[in-house]
Amino acid sequence: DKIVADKRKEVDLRKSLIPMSQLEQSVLFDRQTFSLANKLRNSQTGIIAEHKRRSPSKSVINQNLNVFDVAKGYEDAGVCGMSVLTDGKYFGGSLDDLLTARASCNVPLLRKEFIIDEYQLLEAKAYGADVILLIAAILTRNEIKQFSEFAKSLNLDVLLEVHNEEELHKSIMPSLDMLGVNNRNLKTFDVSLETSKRLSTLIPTDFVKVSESGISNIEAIKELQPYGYQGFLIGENFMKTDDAGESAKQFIK
Ligand code: IGP
Repeated sequence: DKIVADKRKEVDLRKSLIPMSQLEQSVLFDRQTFSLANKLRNSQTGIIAEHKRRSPSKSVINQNLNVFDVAKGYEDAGVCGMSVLTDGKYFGGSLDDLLTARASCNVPLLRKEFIIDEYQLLEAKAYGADVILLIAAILTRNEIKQFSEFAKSLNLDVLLEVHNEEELHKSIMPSLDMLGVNNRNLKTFDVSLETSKRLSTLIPTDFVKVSESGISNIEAIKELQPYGYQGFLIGENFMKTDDAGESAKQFIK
């Protein structure tokens, strides 16, 4: 709740500084986007590797890695996509990180952000993202519909994140591409792969299933694949090492 309240203030300020019409002037606005959903459908491994300096649950993960090198390393490792945290206050990220990752690699990029306003989707587009995250826990069904349809009109893929049955039921709609189950409980920060397993049968097969958070070894992926998961979002496990790209490579081979 605190993150969302802060985000509303931040977005209002950003809007007053750079009008929407100006974002639409970005040269990145008209570029062809890469489809993460298609890549995941055709991959054996399905790794989405994240750039994450710190988090409310873990505080500092790694402040020394440079996003340009991390993006290159992830691309060389053969990941299907890269997730870039753009929240500054809680995760130490920025839109500049997204832009730098875009300049460094050609893999589909996810803007990892607390989206509460269409304006942030224009920012995502203007700074080079291909995919946006919508978090069911902080949005109404109407907002999910409005934001996902707007994202589709911008040619962005949509990953919708849920934590439980209730969030899943309120969110299912055709304007989503991927359904992500977050194994981390946002209130207690506990992580359990059982969440992905439990919710897997409730996700209609036309959505690509993604398991998010707390994945720290290849065995976890092998365990989740029989439940229909094709995407695995991994942050800390790669970022806590000296060479995130090299760590990702170990998962792909
Ligand atoms: C990555 P982990 O445990 O591998 O570092 O988790 C990712 O799933 C996590 O950063 C995340 C997240 C989010 C962060 C999932 N959903 C929403 C911020 C907002």
